[in-house]
Amino acid sequence: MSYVEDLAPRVGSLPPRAAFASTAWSLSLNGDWKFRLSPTIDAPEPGAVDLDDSDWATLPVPSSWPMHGHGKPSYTNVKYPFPVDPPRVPDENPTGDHRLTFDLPGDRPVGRTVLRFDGVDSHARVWLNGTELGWSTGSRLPVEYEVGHLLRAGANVLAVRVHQWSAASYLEDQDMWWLPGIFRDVTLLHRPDGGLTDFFVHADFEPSESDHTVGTGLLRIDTDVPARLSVPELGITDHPAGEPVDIGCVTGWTAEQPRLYAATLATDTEQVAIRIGFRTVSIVDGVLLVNGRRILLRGVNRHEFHPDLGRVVPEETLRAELLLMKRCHVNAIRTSHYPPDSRMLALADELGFWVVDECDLETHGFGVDGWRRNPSDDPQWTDAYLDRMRRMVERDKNHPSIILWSLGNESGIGVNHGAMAQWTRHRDPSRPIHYEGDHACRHVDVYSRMYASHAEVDAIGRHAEPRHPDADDALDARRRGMPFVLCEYGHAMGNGPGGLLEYRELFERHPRCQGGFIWEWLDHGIRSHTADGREYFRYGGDFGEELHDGNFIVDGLVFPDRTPSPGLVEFAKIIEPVRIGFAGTAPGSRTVRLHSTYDHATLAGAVLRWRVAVDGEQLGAGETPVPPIPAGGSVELALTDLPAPTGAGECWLTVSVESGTDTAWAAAGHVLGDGQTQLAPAHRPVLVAPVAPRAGEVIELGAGRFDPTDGVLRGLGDLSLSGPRLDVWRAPIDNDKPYRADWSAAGLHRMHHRTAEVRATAAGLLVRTRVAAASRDRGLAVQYRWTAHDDLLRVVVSVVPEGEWPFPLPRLGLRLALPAALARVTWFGGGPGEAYADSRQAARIDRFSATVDELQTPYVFPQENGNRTAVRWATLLDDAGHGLRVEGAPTVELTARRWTSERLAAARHTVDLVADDAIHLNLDHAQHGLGSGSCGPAVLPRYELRAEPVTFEVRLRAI
Ligand code: IPT
Repeated sequence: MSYVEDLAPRVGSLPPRAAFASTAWSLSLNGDWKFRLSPTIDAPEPGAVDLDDSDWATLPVPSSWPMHGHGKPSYTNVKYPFPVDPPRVPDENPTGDHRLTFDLPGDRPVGRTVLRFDGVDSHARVWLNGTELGWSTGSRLPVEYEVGHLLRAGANVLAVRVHQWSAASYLEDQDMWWLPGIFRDVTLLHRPDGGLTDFFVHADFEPSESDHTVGTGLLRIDTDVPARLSVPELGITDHPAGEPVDIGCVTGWTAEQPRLYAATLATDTEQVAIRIGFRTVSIVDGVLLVNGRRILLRGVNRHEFHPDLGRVVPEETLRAELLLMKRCHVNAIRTSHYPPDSRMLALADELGFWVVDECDLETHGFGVDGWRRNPSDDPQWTDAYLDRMRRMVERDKNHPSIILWSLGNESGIGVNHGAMAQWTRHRDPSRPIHYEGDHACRHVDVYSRMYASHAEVDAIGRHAEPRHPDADDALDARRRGMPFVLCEYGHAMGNGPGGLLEYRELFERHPRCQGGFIWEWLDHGIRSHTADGREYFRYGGDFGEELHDGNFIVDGLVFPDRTPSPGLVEFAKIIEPVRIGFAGTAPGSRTVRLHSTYDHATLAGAVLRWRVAVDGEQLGAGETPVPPIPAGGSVELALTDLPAPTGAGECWLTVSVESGTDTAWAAAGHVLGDGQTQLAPAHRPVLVAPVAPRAGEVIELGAGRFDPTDGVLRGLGDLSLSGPRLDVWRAPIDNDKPYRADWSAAGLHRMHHRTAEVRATAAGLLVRTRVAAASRDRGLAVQYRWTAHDDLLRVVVSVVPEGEWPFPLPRLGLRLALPAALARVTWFGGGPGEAYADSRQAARIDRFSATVDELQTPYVFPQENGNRTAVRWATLLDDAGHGLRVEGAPTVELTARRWTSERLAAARHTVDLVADDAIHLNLDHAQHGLGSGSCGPAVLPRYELRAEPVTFEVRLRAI
């Protein structure tokens, strides 16, 4: 047996302890190292001081080496990319030898010094100056070696041999790229005599009766050596650290108001700067409370990934990412599925997030063979499991942002989870324990599920969920009495998720349902370029992997470069802290009701801005201060003297509530909530009497010219076009997974149009077709009734399904092709971004403009996108202002692109999408919703597009 198959988690390293920075001397060993990649573990060892590494490559540390041209990334979700034969690993075991020669100054302090690795993926053997220190596993966990006795003034040689595969790989089957390397910091830390090795901050909070944001703090810091605590702001100076201090009045720490107190822990030889947040997590009557109040988790699952660097996330990227979350009102992060870089937790303390810190543990691939030999239930692996938990808890215990410890992800269930939970409860009774895989909730304090449907969440909210088969009465009652979270929901793969509004309603209806975490924050696409320099992102299978899970790795709310996707815009709207409603109908006034969804913070200093617009043209605007709103409270404001609607257009009052002061994440003026109410509907002009058609080689009807053989419109005024024709298909989205097989078997992507009748009547043109796919007997009987009124061409379309349609339709509407030059789009309707039936809360009614190119959402894996909802009218114009105006009656759903749905569906990457010589316009009566079906529930019934008889109307006019 090879040493990489040892079940021991590590050898030769120090006990785990808190991560902290101190005044003691330290030296970062990050930088350019020498690097050699070998295909197996048999390559000559790299530890000898005199080894000649001059012909090795240079590699930055920290890094994921496949991102620097050494080997390749590979992606699998659940399955192990090697035979499941624990603890054996394949002969092909990429082995990266890293060497650094570094100089130590003569005047550096001598004595105890620790060499610290914050993260090495996955098995690391270490030598310093020719002496082997030991080895470690636990990729996302720190490991430290005692090295003072080996260091010398002048040149020192550090060698690290990293094997991609080890027994521990069986514990690290998270859904992400396999990316070996020393991907976090490497540091030398001097440990002065009498210095601190470890400390544990206990900072509890008891809210006062009159104001829950302030209260009594109880502070105690356990240290391994006597130390003095000073908190200048609280008047604490040189207090013996281990003795509790009752602090009269402090402000509590919450994700909404992350109040931190700067403190110092001092011994005679070193000082450690810490930041204390006073807060108490508790579960009372089955509800998770912080500082005595129920919290609602408006969270995301966050992986650590960078499209160019792999597992290395530069600090500025991390900060930008968390600031974006704050700006989008995200208040919680699950560190899926491993402890993050410590900097992330420091930022979470500072900016304010509820954090579920998750252990670096997943054995999902055992599920492929029915969980046989799952390490989770095998006592041989207990040390490895416990070591992972200890290293996480000890490292992270002083972060106030962490409110739950998570035992890991998707590892089945077994005795080793029990051991982890037991140890953790003993070590840190202040935080409840989470683990989704413990379905009976034997070891955990919080009931957690992933991808539960709305109906299931509702049942859980009513404490009416089915009993777990393994649970006796006591266990069943225990679970039923627990708070509930969705550790994953809303699968943000590609276009989607839909249905978030209805989850929010459940979280607000049932006290027990305390929110959850969208899966997931980020698309893990790898940035690449075509030969001619066009950027795109690669996913599983793009690196020649023998086994892979394709684009399941791109399922985030932000694109790989962290630009927000429409899913994030929608989520931000769903969780906006200020909810706006309207009352009153009197002309010139409305009552605006503002409801704060903050759990702790009082909303103070905010400003309400209003705007009245007709057809998107502003009639008036103003602002008014918002009185303070307590957490969970409401106020009403009367807006009077609003401008009176003018003209025939549709008139809307739009209101937003904006922050009045700068915060750490957004300048004053940041929108905390918005809403709209219609002040006056549009007055549609009465259509003039229809003109009669003139039949000849073409049928002329008003400005329209129709082909007499198939009744298809070929021209409108000077404009040549083709269509409109009925269209029922969309380029499937990832979340269409539950329907794809039906749609494909039904041939919805290859429908034929048989002309049944083209008849000029006194008042217009009647065209009847039957739309159906080869080999199937079901079809859609379609009637187009065309009339012309001056320069306006109107079509009333009736669709009657024939035969059995036991599945929803992707879309139902008209499709037409226009000249490519009509690329400037202006519309009055929902916008500015894309929206679909079950993901349209972020769309407001206004007038918007965009180019056809700007209407596209560049999902990493191309699919239906860019729909603009509830469009009253739109113009598509060329640069000279000529083109087409379309109107819904009353509205249409609109997509416009430079390629057909077929080409969109055939594309595998964004760069496969090449403009053709037309703009393809879909004017839909409706589209099927989005749902979460790529990994979770399908579209809610109310957002399904059922095949039913329907009539809709569209009007066209050449401009
Ligand atoms: C769930 C995993 O926990 C998560 O890591 C990710 O893979 C997600 O699914 C899908 O993107 S597990 C799934 C089988 C429910």
